[in-house]
Amino acid sequence: LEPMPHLRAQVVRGFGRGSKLLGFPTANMNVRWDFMETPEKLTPEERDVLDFARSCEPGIYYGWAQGSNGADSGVYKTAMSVGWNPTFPDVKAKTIEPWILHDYAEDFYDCELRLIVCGFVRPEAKFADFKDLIVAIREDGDFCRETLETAELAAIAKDLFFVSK
Ligand code: FMN
Repeated sequence: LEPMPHLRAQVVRGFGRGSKLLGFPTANMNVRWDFMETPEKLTPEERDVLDFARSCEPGIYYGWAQGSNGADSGVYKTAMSVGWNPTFPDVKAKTIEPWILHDYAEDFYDCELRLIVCGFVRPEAKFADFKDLIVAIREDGDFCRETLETAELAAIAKDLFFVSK
């Protein structure tokens, strides 16, 4: 991905399947689909997120994320899903769901999330059994953890886009 998208959005609730059913808590980013016809009314950050959601190829990506709320404002490795979650036909909107590869002490709904998308892992897939999705997500997590270790990608965690506290 060149240039690497820098995204800033509120964290909103998804279907709640991520942590309960699958065991992977994802932080759904708020995409202002309600301003699709009037993007000029959005803040530049909201417009960037909407543009990214509209144009991004559905799939899994790796990057760095920071939840800027509470005591834990670290920048952590992230595996992110962008798309329609075809395994679950009740999903009607294209979502941006980062799975931050870190154990947070508290939930951070409503806080702001900053994310730099660094690269593509694979297209999204429709799994017949959600157990196969769990296996795929676990492998995505391992791949993202490892890939983000390389010096060039590790350096992006220090980007000035991430607020330091
Ligand atoms: N959903 C799919 O239908 N197909 C996929 O290939 C897929 N890959 C994913 C990979 C990662 C790393 C993550 C974090 C999620 C992936 N998902 C995929 C999305 C999950 O279906 C989604 O996160 C889950 O349904 C939880 O959604 P919720 O937060 O709205 O409850």
